[in-house]
Amino acid sequence: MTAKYEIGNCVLELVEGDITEQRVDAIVNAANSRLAGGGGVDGAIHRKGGPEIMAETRAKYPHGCPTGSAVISGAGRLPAKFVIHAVGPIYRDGQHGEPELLASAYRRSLELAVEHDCRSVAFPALSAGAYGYPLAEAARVALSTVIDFLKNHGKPALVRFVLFGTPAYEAFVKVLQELVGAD
Ligand code: AR6
Repeated sequence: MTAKYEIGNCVLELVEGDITEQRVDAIVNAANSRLAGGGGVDGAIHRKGGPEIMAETRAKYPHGCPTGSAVISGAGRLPAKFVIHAVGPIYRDGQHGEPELLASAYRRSLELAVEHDCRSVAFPALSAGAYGYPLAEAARVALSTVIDFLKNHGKPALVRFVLFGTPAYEAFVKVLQELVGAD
C-alpha cells in the first residue's frame, strides 16, 4: 500500500513495510541518546546493516546524541548511503516538550539529509514504538514537520514514511488526509 502527496517538486510518500529494505539515499533510525542500539527499528538496522554502523557511531559520537537531534553514519550492508540516527522523546503525557522534541528530531534529520545531498529519505514513526508516543499524535507531528520542511526548503526530493503494519499505515494516511485535505 502506498499513498503519495506532492509538495512543490517534492514527493511525500506513505508505505507499509520494513525500513531496512528501502533503497533510498538515507534511512532514518529510531535511536536512543546513547546510540547504544536496542530493539525495534534500531535492532533491525544494526542486525541487517552489520557491525560497522555501530563502530562508526561509537568513534564519531562517543557522547551520543541529545533527544530531539540526530547524527549521521554510513549504512553498512543496507541498501542506502547513510543511516541518520534520530533520537525522539520518550512519551510521558505530552506536557513535557514531547511534540517540540519530536519535531526537532525530524527537522535535524532532514537537515542532515540535505547537507549530505540525499535526494531520498525513509523515516519510521519515530518514538511511536518503545518510546510510547500515541500513534496518531506522533503521525501529526511527523507529517506536519516534514510538510513544513519541504515547503520551506524544496528538498529532499522524496521523503517516504515506512510504517510497520496496517494500523500504523492507516493512522498516517488518516492524519495526512486531515492535514492536506487529500482524498
Ligand atoms: N521498519 C519500519 N518500522 C518499524 C520496524 C521496521 N523494521 N520495526 C519497528 N517499526 P521503535 P522508538 C516501527 O520502538 O519508539 C529502541 O530500543 C514500530 O512499530 O523502533 O523511537 C531504540 O534503541 C513503531 O511504530 O522506536 C530506542 O531505545 C516505530 O517503528 C527506542 O527503541 C518506532 O518504534 C526508540 O523507541
